[in-house]
Amino acid sequence: MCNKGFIFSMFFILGLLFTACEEVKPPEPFGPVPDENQMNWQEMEYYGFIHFSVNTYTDMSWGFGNEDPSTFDPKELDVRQWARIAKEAGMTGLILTAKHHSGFCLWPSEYTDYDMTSSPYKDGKGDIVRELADACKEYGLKFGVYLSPWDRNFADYGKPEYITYFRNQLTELLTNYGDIFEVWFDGANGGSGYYGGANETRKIDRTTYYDWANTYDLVRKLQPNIVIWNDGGKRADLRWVGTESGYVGETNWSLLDSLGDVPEDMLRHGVENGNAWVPGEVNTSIRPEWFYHKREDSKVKTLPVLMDTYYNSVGRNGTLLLNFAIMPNGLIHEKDEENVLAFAKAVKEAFDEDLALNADAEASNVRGGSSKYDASKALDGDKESYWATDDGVNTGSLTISFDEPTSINRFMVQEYIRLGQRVKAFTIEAMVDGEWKELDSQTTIGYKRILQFPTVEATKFRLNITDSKSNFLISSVGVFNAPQILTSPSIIREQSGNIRIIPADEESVIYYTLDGSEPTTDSQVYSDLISTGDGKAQVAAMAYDPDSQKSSPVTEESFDISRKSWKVISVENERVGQIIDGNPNTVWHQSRETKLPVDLVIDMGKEEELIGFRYLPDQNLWSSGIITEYEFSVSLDNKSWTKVSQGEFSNINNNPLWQSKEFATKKARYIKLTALKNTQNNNSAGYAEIDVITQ
Ligand code: FUL
Repeated sequence: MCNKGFIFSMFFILGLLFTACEEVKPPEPFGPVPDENQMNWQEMEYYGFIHFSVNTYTDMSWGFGNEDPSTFDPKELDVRQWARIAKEAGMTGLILTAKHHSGFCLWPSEYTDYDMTSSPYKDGKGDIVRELADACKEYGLKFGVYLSPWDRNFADYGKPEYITYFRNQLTELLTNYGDIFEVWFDGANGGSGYYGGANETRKIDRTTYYDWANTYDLVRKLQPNIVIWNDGGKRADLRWVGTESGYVGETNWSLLDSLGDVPEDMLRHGVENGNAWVPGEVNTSIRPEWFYHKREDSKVKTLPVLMDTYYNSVGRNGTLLLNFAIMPNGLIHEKDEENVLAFAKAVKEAFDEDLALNADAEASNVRGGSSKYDASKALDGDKESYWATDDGVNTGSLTISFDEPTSINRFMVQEYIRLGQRVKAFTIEAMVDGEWKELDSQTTIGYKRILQFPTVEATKFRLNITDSKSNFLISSVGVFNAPQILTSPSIIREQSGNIRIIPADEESVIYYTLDGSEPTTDSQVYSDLISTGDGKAQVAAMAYDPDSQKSSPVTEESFDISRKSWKVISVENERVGQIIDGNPNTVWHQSRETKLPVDLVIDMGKEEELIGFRYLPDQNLWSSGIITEYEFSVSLDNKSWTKVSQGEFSNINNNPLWQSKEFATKKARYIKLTALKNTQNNNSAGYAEIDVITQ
């Protein structure tokens, strides 16, 4: 008996010991997960784009394919300047437009003469792809290539021969230039082009023509560590986010359905129950357009805009691909450098000190009660460790205690996505003056989510996961106190000719100038509409916060003649005046019965010397009637008309900016914009604004 009891007790103790030592198993993966290439790419977070081609020299958004390669003459080209700026800006890689839609190749391709060999650059012996690949290596940056599937130069574009040509070029790029981290297959396939002299419109079926499945196989064979970007998202490794404005949806699943259509809304938000891991990349330019245009030197995105872009991309489970437009001399403009470096500094200042690092933290549930998965694992700065809950526990909270009241205004959280993206909803709270205060309530997390909120003095901070597809895995939680950054005001000219300055923050003071000089705190204070007469006007304004004595970057706007006496005369409609009200957010559409082509005629009230016109399309999220092919005519009497301009608004679909078209000087009192075609190939025509450029 005694012996039996002893043996039983021994087994019992051994059993207990065994259970205590047994590792608590990690959670099983949930749903689709990233592969190693996607994981490495996601961790790059922020990298750069370079747009440079023959159309840099013709001031166009898209080359037509007939641009003379002898114009491509970057006299001061220095790719090491590009790489240095990218590195100093905190970027992890650079992607070069090796071939844009013009078809012109920035490397000597064996398969065409429309390349470096026909340009004066280095007497035809240059290879910019090689130079940049080397510079990236030198600066510790990864290197990627953009190869436009649409080629407006190639005579056989549209036929099977082009696919062979395209794959040959792809093979050159993916074989001769070392490791390529990403290949970019732009989806624009506009139709018209030079095509070896045919000068015609060619349509292809985007779903079948490029035979992507086999093209992707080739890519993966040549570069096993690459990620493939394609704007439809399907079967590629990365997806477009449906806009070039620099943001992805707040709800952002890194999932898509690998079959079926991918409408824009899905691109922006991903698909909650998608069956493939296809994360979003936010591509946007530091200037309004992708290629360099001198007129945009004063339109380089400022620090507050770049910070917003960061929060709306990296801070929303995306990566940020920020573009530099190379100047004709071959360099990045100093303003772009200045702003991107200020941006890098501000990101560093905001996130350098994690106030939650190794702080005391407690979790409502810990997987298997194991220290391997407890709250401290989200605060230890190690991306491979995580706080996890038990299987079946899909909600829970993590509370951080500070030693003393601490000022905080930013929150960062990361899921351990190697095992899937799971969180569907969460809130954050702070203990302020002894009471819990909700700071924000959001949906998805993913690889990284950053939230901004007004500064609070907190003694505790709490993350509540309120809904998840499964138990969840949080690899990182951080709280920060980012310095304040003032946002620049916007400036519009109303139809009356008066200038309105709109502050981003009501409490700041606005200082402005009308003589082209930089505003300071000695300049005039804005209080109400500024009357500037009927001529041209130039306005510069900044916001200033008297408490912190900080000022915003300066906004500069140049306006042409006032549109005070203008009238739309081709239609009678009480809202048509919105086309000339100066407000970019109001829009007017032609009636539903209208068929394209359709005219819009304006009487300017008196004769003007015109040298161009400007068109701003519908700026709304679900915009429609964006004109892509147009004619513009002028008249002195509204009877006999002269066509002064016709053509395309390139890339207006993805980047719906002001479109400026210039022509030889012409006297006119009446102007007519004829919409020939819109981006959706239907009969809608919409206008946010129409304006002229005068002598
Ligand atoms: C777009 C292109 O059409 C633009 O020119 C630019 O290259 C941008 C990144 O993608 O679709």
